[in-house]
Amino acid sequence: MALRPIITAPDSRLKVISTPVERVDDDLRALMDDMLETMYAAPGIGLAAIQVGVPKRVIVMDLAPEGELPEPRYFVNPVIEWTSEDLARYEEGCLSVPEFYEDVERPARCHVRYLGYDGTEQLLEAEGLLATCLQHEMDHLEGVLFIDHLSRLKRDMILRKLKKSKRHDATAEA
Ligand code: GNR
Ligand code: NI
Repeated sequence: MALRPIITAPDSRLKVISTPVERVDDDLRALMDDMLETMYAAPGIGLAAIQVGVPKRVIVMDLAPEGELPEPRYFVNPVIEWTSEDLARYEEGCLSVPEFYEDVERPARCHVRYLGYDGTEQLLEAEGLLATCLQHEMDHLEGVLFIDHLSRLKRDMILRKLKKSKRHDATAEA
């Protein structure tokens, strides 16, 4: 297992549409293991493969409260089959948009079909934070970030600040 660097916005790689996985094999499981380790270390509650530069339709997640037993979840080739009419608002963050948190409204519930860690087909009926996090991660697979759901004014302000902190980081390294 290994930690992989997380890409932060603005970065064109985060806008790539990820491609479906052909089969769930040991190489893919090694990627999912790395992603989970990277997510725990960050720390975060979800991670899409594109955030570590791999444009495959793979997501890992763990919503267990800190200090309790881990509940790792793996989603390969997830498809949202149904979303509720009713919406829920959550304050979202993103490991690729560090230190910014904003309310986003999304369908409160969704049904998702996907392949699990062992490659078998699964169907999940999600609500609450699980539904929100799944939709946040599925957005990553389409090259979309939570800030794309905000007004252009807010999004551009966040991107400008992220760009600036990247410049400062580079200067500090030199
Ligand atoms: O760690 C994360 N927290 C979070 C909080 C509210 C809604 C979505 C998320 S996902 C985020 C990790 C991440 O960037 N996943 O792509
Ligand atoms: Ni994210």
